[in-house]
Formats: sequence, structure tokens, C-alpha cells
Amino acid sequence: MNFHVLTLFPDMIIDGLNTSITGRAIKNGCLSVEAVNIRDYANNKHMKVDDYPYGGGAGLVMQAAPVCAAYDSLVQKIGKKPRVVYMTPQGYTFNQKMAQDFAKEDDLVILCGHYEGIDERALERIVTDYVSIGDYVLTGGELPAMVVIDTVSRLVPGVLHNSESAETESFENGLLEYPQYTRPEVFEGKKVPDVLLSGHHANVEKWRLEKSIERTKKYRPDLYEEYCRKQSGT
Ligand code: 6GU
Repeated sequence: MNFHVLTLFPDMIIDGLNTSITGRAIKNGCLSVEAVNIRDYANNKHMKVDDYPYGGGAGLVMQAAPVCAAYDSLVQKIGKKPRVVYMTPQGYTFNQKMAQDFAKEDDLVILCGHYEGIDERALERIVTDYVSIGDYVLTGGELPAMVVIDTVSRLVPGVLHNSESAETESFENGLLEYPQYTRPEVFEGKKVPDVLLSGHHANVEKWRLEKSIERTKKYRPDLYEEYCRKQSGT
């Protein structure tokens, strides 16, 4: 899968993703991440890409022309009209289901705004999906873009090794993950739960499900309610 990120801060994207599992997947060819610097498409000698908002107000707005020019050159290169995800607090909240949908694409363009956002006319021309990563405000779309790329990447065949399997994790069954333990058996006087050392697979699964339910009830009552509704078949 190929990610194409339109941004004023390409180093953030490249440096952020060339590490760990995404870095490995880029090196072995399962993924590619290209960061296109919108400033390279500025049509003036000062390379200016933003200006004051019409109607007044704080901050600067990214201009339509360089954003559209960067997009047009990508469309040329890809050879078809890709899906374009605009990272903005004014969008649908990102979730695992959206990640699964994005993972079906061969090419995904992610547009990152900065300052007070991007001229609406550019967005109307190119954006297909408006996506937020939660109810808080960041300085720009680069970190959210990395969140989306990381989440989608682990659903792309070959990115995870068997031992990192994408199954049976939080949200696959609508519950939060159960607690994990590794060696040593005793750490600062605290012992690993006996059931995990018992070798009794069915009991281990039962314990994990109980812990998952307990955690979900405490930290995500919304998901717990949904789980109970599904269990009762209504
Ligand atoms: Cl996608 N962008 C910005 N700037 N802030 C956010 C966000 C996106 N999602 C949550 N907060």
C-alpha cells in the first residue's frame, strides 16, 4: 500500500514512520510513504503558502493554489483519482472500522493542514474523507496522519509478522485487551496469576475474557453497554 502525504512538514512524517514496524514494512516493500512538500508547489518567489483569513480572525489560512497543485501532480503520478483524507478536528472521529476501509486502497492521499486550516475551495475540490483523531486540538495534521498511517499499515498483508498478529486485539471483539505478563514469574513480590502458568488453555481464555470485560466496564462503559447488548442478542 502506498501512502502519499501532502504536508508543509515532510520530515515529521518520514522521520516518524521510518522506525519500528512501519519502518521495517517500508524497507521490505510492503508499504511506501511519500511526503510531498506543499511549499514546493508555491507559485510565487517567496514560496508563500498561507495568508490572512478573509473576514478577519487569528492566524493564517493555507492557500488553495499550492495544495491543489501538489494534489494534481500526485494524480498525474498515480494515474487515477485517489481517496484523499483531510486530517481536521472538524471531521468524523477515526476508528478501527475506518482503518479497515482505508486498508482496501492501493494509494491513499493524506492532506495535513496547519495554522487555521486550508482554504475551503481546495478542500471542496480534492477531499473525499474528513477525519479527526479525537476531541482535542493539535497544532497540525501531521501527528494525526501518522496515527492513521500506523493504524492502517498493521492491517496491510505482510506488515505484521505472525507473532504480531492483528487478530484478537482490542476492538476486534468490541472489548479492551486483557493484561499481559512475561518473565520473571515474580517481580517486586508480585506473582503472575496462577492460571497463566497452569497450561490449561480453556481456563486461560476464560480468565482473559473476564479481565477484558472488567476493564471495558471500568474504562469504556460505552463499549461495555454495546457488548452486553450484543451478548443478550438485542
Ligand atoms: Cl486531524 N488535526 C488537528 N489539528 N487537531 C486534531 C485532529 C486533527 N484530530 C484531533 N485533533
